[in-house]
Amino acid sequence: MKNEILNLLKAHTDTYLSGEKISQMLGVSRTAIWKHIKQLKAEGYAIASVTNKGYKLSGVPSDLDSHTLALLSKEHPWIDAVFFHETIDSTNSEAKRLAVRAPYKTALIVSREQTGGKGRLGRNWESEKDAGVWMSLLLKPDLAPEHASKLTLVGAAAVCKAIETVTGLDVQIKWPNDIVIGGKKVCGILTEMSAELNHIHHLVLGIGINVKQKSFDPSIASKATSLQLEKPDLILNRMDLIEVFVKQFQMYYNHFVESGDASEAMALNRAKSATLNKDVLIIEGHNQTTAFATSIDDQGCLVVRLPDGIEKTIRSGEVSVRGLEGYI
Ligand code: BT5
Repeated sequence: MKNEILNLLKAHTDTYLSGEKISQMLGVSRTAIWKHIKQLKAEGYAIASVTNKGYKLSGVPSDLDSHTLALLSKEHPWIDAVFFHETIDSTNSEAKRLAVRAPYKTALIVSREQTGGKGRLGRNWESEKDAGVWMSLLLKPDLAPEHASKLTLVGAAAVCKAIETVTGLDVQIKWPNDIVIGGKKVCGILTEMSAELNHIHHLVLGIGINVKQKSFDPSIASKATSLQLEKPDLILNRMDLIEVFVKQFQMYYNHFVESGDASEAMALNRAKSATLNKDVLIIEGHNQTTAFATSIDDQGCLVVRLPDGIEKTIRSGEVSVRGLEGYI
């Protein structure tokens, strides 16, 4: 009964539910409800109770801990090991250290906080404690290095699905590595690789999802958002996001590694693209070119039309692509 009451409160976080209503819906006495609510509060759930209004859930106990994360590796045996850190420099750096010192073929590294979170090209990634999902997947796919950039798009597709499933928000993918909501960045992906000419040693897919931030540093405030900012009433559970991501990623990834086919993930990248059918700025070192983004091919490359009408294919990692009027 306690769980049923909890589920009911979870489904109505935008309003108070009276004891009478809960009692009618679940067929239990109001005294029993009161007892269960008391127990839930003792377990760390924040439940506001207001006379004549009823109960409203406003917070859950820690939504990310080592115990629940450990269960994930049991449910997903394709992940050899799962590591949970209170704090770390960067989950990507840790994944790379792990790749050298441990035999894992696949590992998931999650941290509550990153003190040196990394973006691409030496940029910084703000990773405040308990504000987001800061995680990296260490992978050792049996693939040639030219396929690596596709995995960023596979990751983006899986994040997209996870955010939409857990929050109901409509997200877009800014090719190749940003997930955006309403034109603002809610997630960034950093793919790093160690490879020989024709073989990947290991690949690290680092994912940062802004979940609970209520504000951002002024330097990024105009282009960053969090799931909480987009849906203030939703009680967000980071473990749910990780779980759905892992499930989705496994589907796309296994299929891709086994058959070389990543078309489903690529189709999602096209359908959700914030980049396609727009004029974009292609930044290559000091050179900037304007072009029209026409498609994303099955290799995950962005196809653009240059002002002289010639088509050019851009592989992710080679250049930065930006909208003409700012970030998108
Ligand atoms: C990215 O780089 O978007 C890749 C971010 C990857 C972060 C994850 S977290 C887990 C794993 N471990 C790591 O150390 N990294 C990965 P880029 O496209 O270069 O974007 C970086 C830029 O985004 C910065 O220069 C800022 O302008 C902006 N930025 C920094 N922190 C942000 C945040 N939390 N949300 C939105 N934008 C941010």
